[in-house]
Amino acid sequence: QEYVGIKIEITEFADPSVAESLDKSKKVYLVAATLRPETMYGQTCCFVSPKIDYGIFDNGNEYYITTERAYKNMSYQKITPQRGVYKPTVTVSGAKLVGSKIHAPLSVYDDLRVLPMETVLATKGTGVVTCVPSDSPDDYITTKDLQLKPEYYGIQKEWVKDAFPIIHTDKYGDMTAETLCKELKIQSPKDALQLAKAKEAAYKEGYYNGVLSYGKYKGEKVEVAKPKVKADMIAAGDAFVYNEPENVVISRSG
Ligand code: ZZB
Repeated sequence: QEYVGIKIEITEFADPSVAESLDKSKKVYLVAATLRPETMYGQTCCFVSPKIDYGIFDNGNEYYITTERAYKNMSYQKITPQRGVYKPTVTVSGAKLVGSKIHAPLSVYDDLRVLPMETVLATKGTGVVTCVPSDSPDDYITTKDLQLKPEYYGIQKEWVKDAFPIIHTDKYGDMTAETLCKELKIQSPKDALQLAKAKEAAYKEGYYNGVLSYGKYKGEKVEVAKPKVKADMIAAGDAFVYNEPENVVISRSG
């Protein structure tokens, strides 16, 4: 699986003690793994799991925050300074990152926050997920839940930004994720089966019939604009390609 790693700068840690042993002259980036770089205009926050431990890795001139598993993979893909070296400078629980101020490249919003998402998988991507509630059903329904129960999640309601429309399809309109969550009667981030269906439909419709309604490639088909946005972000130093090795299934048959 090929992901694009999006570099989301932490501009202020919610818990300053996390940064105590870091070199203050280097920027710190959460690295979010995405399959949809063309949706980055619609980012409204960055999700981490409060249950996952993340490493802060010295990547040369900057720090990357990902799971150790992901950074280890990166260290064999010429993304890091030294092949096979993946010891974190600091380990931090996702819970401690929640509330941190961030800057997400291309987002229509300037000041965003790190927010909690309980359904983030530690075994996929970097364990960091950038939130695009206009086009990702999981992000849409998690955002709704955060807005309903901010005190339960230990966040402030103003940290949760509204979805911003970036892609139009004739089938689902300007807010694909909202339309699908309503159509499939999805109530909670735990409706895994229905969310998987919604995600598949959103990917398909967005990719083949979506047209960007915002940004440099406004008016272009998603299929056409996607590689251009990806290339632009990589050229700007805001993103890089990250490959995830397929999960090896050991067959005992025969
Ligand atoms: C932004 C985005 C915008 C995404 C969108 C999707 C959509 P997949 O298809 O199962 O491989 N993701 C990445 N890592 C994780 C993780 N560890 N746990 C849970 N979710 C994760 O899923 C890849 C997508 O799932 C990624 O692309 C990321 O969210 C999220 F409009 O990034 B995406 C219809 C989906 N739309």
